[in-house]
Amino acid sequence: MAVKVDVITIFPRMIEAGLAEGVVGRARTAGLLDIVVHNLRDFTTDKHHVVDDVPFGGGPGMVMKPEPFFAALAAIREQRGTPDAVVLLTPAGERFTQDGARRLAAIDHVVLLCGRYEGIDERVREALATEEISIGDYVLSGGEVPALAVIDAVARLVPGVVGDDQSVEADSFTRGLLDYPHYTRPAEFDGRKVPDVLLSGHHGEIKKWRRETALARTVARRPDLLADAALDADEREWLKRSKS
Ligand code: 4GX
Repeated sequence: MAVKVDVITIFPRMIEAGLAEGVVGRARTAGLLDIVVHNLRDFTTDKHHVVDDVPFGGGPGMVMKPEPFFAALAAIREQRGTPDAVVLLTPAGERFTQDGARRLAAIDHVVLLCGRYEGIDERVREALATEEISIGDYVLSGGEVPALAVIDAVARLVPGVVGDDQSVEADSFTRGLLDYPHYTRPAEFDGRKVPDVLLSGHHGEIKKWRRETALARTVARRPDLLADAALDADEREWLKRSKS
C-alpha cells in the first residue's frame, strides 16, 4: 500500500508546510503517501521539554540528547510497526543521488531523523540509524530541509504520485543526463525565437534535437555524469564526433 514515512524533528511545522503543497501534498491527500511528523519535544519527560545539552568534553554549541530520539522511535515502532530504514540526515552521510531516491522509494517504511545544533548524541547514530544521508557539501542549520528534499525526490518515484509516468521517465537524471531546453508560447518573445525545429512538427527531428541539446549541455556543464549515463549507439557516436 502507501509508502510510510515518519519524520522526527523539533520543527514539525516546517516539515508539514513543506509537505502540504504540490505533488507531495496531493499524494498525501490521495493516500499514496502515509507521512507522520513527530515533534521531538513530545518525547521529553522534563517540565521544559529540553532536547539539547552541553557537549561532554566541552566545546561550542549544544548537542541533542539521546533519550527523546529513543522514545520517539519506540513510539513509532508501537504505532506504525518496525521501520525498514532509519535515516539520519547529516553532512557526514552518503551523498544523496537519484539512485538513492530510487532505492528508498522501494522501501515500505522509512524514518527520517532531523538534527539541529552541533549534532545528535552519537548513541542515536549507533543504535537507531541504519544509514546516514547528506544532500550535499554545504552546512545547513538542521536536517529538516534535507528531509524535505529526500521525501520530495522519493515521493515522485512512487507510482501514481506524479500523474504522468512519462514525465518521470523524461526527467533529467532518469537517463543520467541533464534536461533539454523547454519552450512554450509565444513563439517569439522580446526578440527571442523558439528554435524552428520545435515548431516544425517533425517529431523525429524534435527528438533528435532534444537528445543532442541534452547531451551537449551535459558535456558542457556536468561531464562527470556521462560515465554512468544510459546512452544509445547514436548518442555515443554524437559524443565521439563532438570531441573532435
Ligand atoms: N545534508 N546539516 C544536520 C545537525 C546535525 C549534525 C550531525 C545530525 C548529525 C546536512 C546536509 C546539514 C547541518 C543537517 C547539521 N545533525 N544534512 N545538522 N548538508 O548540513 O544533510
